[in-house]
Amino acid sequence: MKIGIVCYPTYGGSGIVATELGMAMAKKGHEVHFIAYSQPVKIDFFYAHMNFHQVTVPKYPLFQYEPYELALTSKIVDTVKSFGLELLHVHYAIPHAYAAFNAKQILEEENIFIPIITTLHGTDITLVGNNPLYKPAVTFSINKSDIVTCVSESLKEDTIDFFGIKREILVVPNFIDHSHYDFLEDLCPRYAFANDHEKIVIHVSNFRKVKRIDDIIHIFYNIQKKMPAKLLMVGDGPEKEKAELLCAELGIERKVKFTGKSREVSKLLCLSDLFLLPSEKESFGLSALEAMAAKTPVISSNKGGLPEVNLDGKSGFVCEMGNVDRMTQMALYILGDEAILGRFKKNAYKVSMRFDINKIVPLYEELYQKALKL
Ligand code: GMT
Repeated sequence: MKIGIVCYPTYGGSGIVATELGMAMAKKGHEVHFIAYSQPVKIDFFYAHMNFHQVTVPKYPLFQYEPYELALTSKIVDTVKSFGLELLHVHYAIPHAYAAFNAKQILEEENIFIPIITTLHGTDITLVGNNPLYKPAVTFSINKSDIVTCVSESLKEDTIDFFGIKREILVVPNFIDHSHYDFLEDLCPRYAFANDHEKIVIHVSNFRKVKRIDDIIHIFYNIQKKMPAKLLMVGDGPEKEKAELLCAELGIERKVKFTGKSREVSKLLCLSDLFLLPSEKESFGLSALEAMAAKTPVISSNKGGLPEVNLDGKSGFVCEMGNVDRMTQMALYILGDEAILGRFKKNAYKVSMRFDINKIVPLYEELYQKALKL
């Protein structure tokens, strides 16, 4: 198949899923063409059949806002025509699904028919897409896609509730390539971050408000009062500076390391003992799944798709959002006993196997085949 993938190229769940999926398809021998405003961060060109087409938006003094959708639409049209793409898989509704539909219309004028598969990832529905300023266009794009998928049951329900969508929406959960994690165990340099007797707690995100970064700092503050521990805060975003100030205020700045964005997330996860994700919203929680694949249990909130990924009492604990005391209590339970910690680590990995790349990618491949027959 000749597949076009439209995605955000940055660190962040939807871009990572799109890139891993594209690479998996290329590995299977399909021809894959990524279309984005810059090269997706995780892309690996050491596969045959991998291509990247950059969207650039020409500047003009008249434009207060540069028309990215227009440039993207034209790029999709050109790429489909030049490379004979057979289907488009767009990740994140805004503006990708809208641009893809316009490209499809333009191509139909030239008797080129191309199906669109749209995957909804979370904030395109629960935060941004829901804004009345975007809602009509998002609703239209979802209805006009040939196939629509969501990354969790919870996101499917939200999509139906928020947009009153009547069409079929399929759930294809996010996935993880365990081969990126399996060899790591012997390479985890714990000593770089903590002494032997200290536990390592970790959080990885884009440090946006929805992640409830303050809760993470307070949970860790409570943990380190009871046992020797360090906290790794991986990633960057708007709430990071505030979090650093809070650590200083609480007097724990020497126990908390802010690493910034990292290309070594899997290594950092595998040397850690516990992952915290107390988010206010999370359609799936790919970072929790990454932690579990690295044999790191998770304490998460109960929001969105998190309970579908982090199984309460097995891969970690699911607690009511905002309940810092309960999250602390469960963290101490897991970290306080080596045998319990060992059991949770093993189970976290086991649960993550449900989302193994080899189970999920064939579901997308089937959908692609179905789309080609439309
Ligand atoms: O805010 C983020 O976490 C980034 C965002 C994205 O679109 O890149 O993540 C969303 O998509 C991920 C991949 O499907 C999901 O794992 C995240 O849960 C989801 N984030 C939210 O719903 C807040």
